[in-house]
Amino acid sequence: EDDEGGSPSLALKTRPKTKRPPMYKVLLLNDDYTPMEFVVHVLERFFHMSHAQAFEIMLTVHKKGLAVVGVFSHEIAETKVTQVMDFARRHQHPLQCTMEKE
Ligand code: TYC
Repeated sequence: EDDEGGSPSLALKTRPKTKRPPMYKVLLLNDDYTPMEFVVHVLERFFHMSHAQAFEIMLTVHKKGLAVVGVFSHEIAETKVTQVMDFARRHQHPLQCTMEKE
């Protein structure tokens, strides 16, 4: 009889190496001082959300403490975090934006 051969344990563990790059969640954190309208503006300006989308996400952050505002490559996520943190600092708001591996 023919035997296709090969170890099943090895066959199951072996896969083509098409490793996707890791993706990063960008998170916006709530605080007691940043004006709601400022957060909405940040989401429109840096995350290209409509006013309605931006308002909805802002309210989620306000109520739940944080929300994911987007998922990006490491480089793009870092750029977004830097842009938001610089913009908030320039306007003297304590708004915090961070990233974490998905
Ligand atoms: N909690 C803020 C307020 O009541 C609004 C706010 C929303 C701040 C989202 C930060 O990421 C934030 N003015």
